Amino acid sequence: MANTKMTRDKVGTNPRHAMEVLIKENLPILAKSMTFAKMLQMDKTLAVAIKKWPWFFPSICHRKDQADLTDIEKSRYICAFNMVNNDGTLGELVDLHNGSYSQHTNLRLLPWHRIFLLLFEEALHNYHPDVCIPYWDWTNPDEQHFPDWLTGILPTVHTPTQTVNVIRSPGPEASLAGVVSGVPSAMAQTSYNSFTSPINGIHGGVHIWVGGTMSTFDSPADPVFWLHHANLDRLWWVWYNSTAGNHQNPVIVGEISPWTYTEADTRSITSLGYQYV
Ligand SMILES: [Cu+2]
Repeated sequence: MANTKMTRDKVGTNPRHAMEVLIKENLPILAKSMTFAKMLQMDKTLAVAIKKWPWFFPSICHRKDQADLTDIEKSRYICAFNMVNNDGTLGELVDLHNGSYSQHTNLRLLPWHRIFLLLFEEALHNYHPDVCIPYWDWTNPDEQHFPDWLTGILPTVHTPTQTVNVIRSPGPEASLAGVVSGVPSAMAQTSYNSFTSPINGIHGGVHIWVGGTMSTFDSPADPVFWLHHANLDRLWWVWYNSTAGNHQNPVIVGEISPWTYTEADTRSITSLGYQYV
């Protein structure tokens, strides 16, 4: 708590700056790795020039539908994922998800994973400043199958405590529509609790449908984990801004552990630095 208060005092009222400070505070492993992108960002004389190259260090991440990605965008996501795996960040995130901090209760599932995805995306930016987490829109009948471009991507992830060899065994394609059939009724709910409860169930259903590593708490080792959770995060944002959601926030007291983010920090995705397009 004291830490959070210090952050608020330190950063004042600029939400983007506040988020940058929070990210640095909450992903210490980033400080251990030095990449070319980070070197450029740290160079004060280059900082001015970088602002003039918005395509090089975009100020807002555009999270796209995975089905709309170009081949180059797909390979850049895979490349950035592999880099973040090789530098140990992914392994740390897997253990964090697997450990006692993991929050999968109805109330905390969405805010906890919003921060979790943000820290992963920040790690991707260490290597590819223009790569954002795509979302897998399994509510779209055209996407009710495993994203084919990730089929052959089965990484080995060394975490601080274990080695995870990613495996999968997707269920029949025809059954995925049934797994997510509760989405329209969830989106029509008029309280956060009645929205997040069925969403949590659908979330688990897709994890189990993909199978293998995705059906365990080691699931962040699978590159599709991030696309799955980006879609949940997107649905939450759509619901929040809808008439039914009416900008309701969950009642979460204290920090979203183990981070110094509070529930209020998770309310605006644009302040966090991304959008769904
Ligand atoms: Cu999950």
